[in-house]
Amino acid sequence: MSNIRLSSRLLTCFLLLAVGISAAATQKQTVTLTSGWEFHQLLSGPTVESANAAIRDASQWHPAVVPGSVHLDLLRNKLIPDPFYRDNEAKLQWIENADWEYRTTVQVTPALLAQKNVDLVFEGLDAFSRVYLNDQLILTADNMFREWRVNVKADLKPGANTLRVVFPSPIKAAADIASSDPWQPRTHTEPKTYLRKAAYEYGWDWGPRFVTSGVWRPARLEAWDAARISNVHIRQLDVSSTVAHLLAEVEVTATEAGSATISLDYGVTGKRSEATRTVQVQPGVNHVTLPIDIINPQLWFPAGYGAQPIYKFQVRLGMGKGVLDEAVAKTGLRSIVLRREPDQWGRSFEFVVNGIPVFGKGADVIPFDSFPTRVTAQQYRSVLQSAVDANMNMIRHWGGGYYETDEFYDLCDELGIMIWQDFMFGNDWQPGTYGWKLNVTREAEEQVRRLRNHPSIVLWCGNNETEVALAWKDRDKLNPDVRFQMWQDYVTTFSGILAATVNRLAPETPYWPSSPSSDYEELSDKYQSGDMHDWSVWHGRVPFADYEKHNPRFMTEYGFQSFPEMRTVETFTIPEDRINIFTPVMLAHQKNAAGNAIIRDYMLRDYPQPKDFASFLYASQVLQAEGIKVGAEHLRRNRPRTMGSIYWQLNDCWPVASWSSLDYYGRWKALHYYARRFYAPVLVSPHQEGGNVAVYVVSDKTTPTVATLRVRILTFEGTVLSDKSQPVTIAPLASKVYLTMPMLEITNLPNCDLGKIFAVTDLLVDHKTISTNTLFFVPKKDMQLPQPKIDSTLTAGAPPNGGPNTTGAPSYRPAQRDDRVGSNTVATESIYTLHLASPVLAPGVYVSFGNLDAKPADNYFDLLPGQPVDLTITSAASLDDLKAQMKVISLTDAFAPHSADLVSAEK
Ligand code: BMA
Repeated sequence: MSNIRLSSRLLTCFLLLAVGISAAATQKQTVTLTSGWEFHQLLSGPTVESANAAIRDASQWHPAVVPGSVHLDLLRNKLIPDPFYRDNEAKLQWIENADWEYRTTVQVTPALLAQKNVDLVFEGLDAFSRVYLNDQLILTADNMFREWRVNVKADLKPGANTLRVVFPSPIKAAADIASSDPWQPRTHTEPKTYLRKAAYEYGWDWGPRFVTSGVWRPARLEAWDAARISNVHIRQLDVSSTVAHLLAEVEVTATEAGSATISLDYGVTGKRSEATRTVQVQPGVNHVTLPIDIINPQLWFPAGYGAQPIYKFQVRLGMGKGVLDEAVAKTGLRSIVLRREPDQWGRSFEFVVNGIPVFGKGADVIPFDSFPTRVTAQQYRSVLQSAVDANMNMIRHWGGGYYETDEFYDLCDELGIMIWQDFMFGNDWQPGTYGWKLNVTREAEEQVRRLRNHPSIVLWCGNNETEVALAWKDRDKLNPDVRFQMWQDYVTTFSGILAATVNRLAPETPYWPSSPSSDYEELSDKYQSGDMHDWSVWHGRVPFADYEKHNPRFMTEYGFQSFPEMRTVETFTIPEDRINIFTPVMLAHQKNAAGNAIIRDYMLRDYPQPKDFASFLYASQVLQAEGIKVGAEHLRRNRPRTMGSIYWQLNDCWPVASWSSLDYYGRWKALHYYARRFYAPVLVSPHQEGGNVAVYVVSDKTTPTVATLRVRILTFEGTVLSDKSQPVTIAPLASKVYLTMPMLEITNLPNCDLGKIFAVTDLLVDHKTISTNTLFFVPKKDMQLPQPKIDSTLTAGAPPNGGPNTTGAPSYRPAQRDDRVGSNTVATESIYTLHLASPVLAPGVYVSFGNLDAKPADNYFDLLPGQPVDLTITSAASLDDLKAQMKVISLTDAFAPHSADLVSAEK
């Protein structure tokens, strides 16, 4: 649908109604409604009583931005402070209880009114709203995730027309709808779930509560004559490398009968083909199908498995002499199967793309901002590019947010990121009224129709954790009849309505009822079948090593929190907030009630106490990265039993302590650098098991890899106790042990003290290291680490050999808070070389440049004794400025002796 809109815009290219319409009268015209909007608070109802100065100000008309939201409009008009700064969130909760009104004037030309149909289209209204055109109520909307289309030809007049959208408080609107369900008091289903709206707006354990209102997606007028193209679906009936059998399904909505010609021009990079069909259309919805065979198609692959060619299908609708409408659909050609076969462990769960069983490597994606309309193209690209740069090939688009923009999905197609697409239902038990189910049916139909051409979407999933939620919140104490009815409603929605919608509208894409789920074959969240969320680490507070006790078939969530880096913390704090992690402002930016105490407790289990606040932030990132590394490497070693590792979570929607590996500003936390290593296409993973060090190599390559495996045992001071190399041929798409070293052999080495030595494993291809890993034999706090003196020299120009990693860590925008509302400028960057050397082991080396934007090619890595590294640094800053702000530390510095007690505050 989006592609269709884009094409229509190109076709007619009208930005404002004020602009004269010059296109042929029979051609569809599109007018975007972005200008002249104003908003104010409606001072009716209970808010009058409580009106404070800000509210009274908000009751005046102020300029507004559409698409947008009331919080952003209040911020732009300086009626509220930055919602993300310090503890401002708490002061802004009144906004959700207020009623808001938006208005604009629409200038309509006679030429537009001469068209036979004129539709007013809202791609999204958040959420409950009433739309008035020239003071006539023309629409009542009650679902943020739906598109609303109303024929307004009879309501429009030439010249100025007033368009108003009234948003009653979403809290009150939801309560009103809930009160009409006689079951609600018995099921205790939350009132908010009766209004279809992004669940995270109400606050989450990583997100603030900002329940907003607004015209949050584009709005437009569409004027058309006898017919228009209302959807194009490129069905991939059977795709192989020799031939792709496709079926182009063109939906034509007509108000008149007549002979219509659909012509299709399609192809990839230069090569074009054509197909045409003439049919008799009737008033209503017409489906026109055109079979297409493409010989030797260029297939679309997930990142790491091949290219991502995108085929374009240009569609034209002609009736009589004129072209009535045009559309463009895009897709990548691939076959997708969710393979679930009985095996010795239960039932498999693996995505097979173009015949290749692909191990899913990635993270869960949450909304990019609490206020989605300010997310820029640059942010989308930066976060998704960062995912691919960390060797990810899959994300799970989590169900507590909103369906993303077309741009987001286009980028995933382009980058080869497979998407596990949740429908937008998060955790809460959902209502079962007939009206709600109808509403959800429409929503699912619209979203599947909008998104089904994207090759990146490999699975539609009913919800996030709603199935497991049946066991939560004392639901077992409910009356059995009520509970039974709730379960019936659950199954009707998630294995009935949504499953049927996907099967009908995107039959080649698999559907899964919930995450986690076993599709009712056993209790959800178990190991034999389906996907799993493993929260034994963190919420269950077990040690990281316990990840290795679990063997899920596909892991869709596991995670551990860390703090963002100091530069990000500085954007929302003043110095007094940064005394320790338990200050009121630091706690306001920690949404998991016990979160900071959990970080502290895990920290003190494995590490000494960090010496100051900055060291705590840094050490928390290393703690998180080391912990998730245990889980991720276990899952990869466990293939083919386990076929996916999706950690919680990729990104943040504001600056906060959370499970993310990229902070709100897109800055890579330690975990993201670690992910690039533990998700490497070929991974060397040494593991202590059964009295041995078993050196695994896991390969996602489809062909064998001829390599040299090197295993060294070193003291922290750099003495080589053992050094073994052997040629290996790494099996494709497999995990195997290629070398085993008995622990006895290690402990019998002369001068061996397990608190002073470590193992280094390297995998070399053509003398180049493609994967390297370290193994320590005792926890960090028991390691007798010598104090390293890291020698660091920064010079202009690239490293002579290109450095250890050529992919930089992008950071998409500067940290100034005000910048989030505006645009970004990209400065010209230069390349520098940072030479690092240490005579003794420096674990977790962290290079930072204060307030300067600089991207080190690697960070948070173990600098080996006597093994210098040349690191590429990319930055727009000058050499002198970088030198002045550069800091290089390692874990040993973070735990240097100190007197302050930063962690004992009991929270
Ligand atoms: C999972 C997610 C989120 C949550 C995360 C951390 O259950 O689905 O709901 O943020 O855990 O608690």
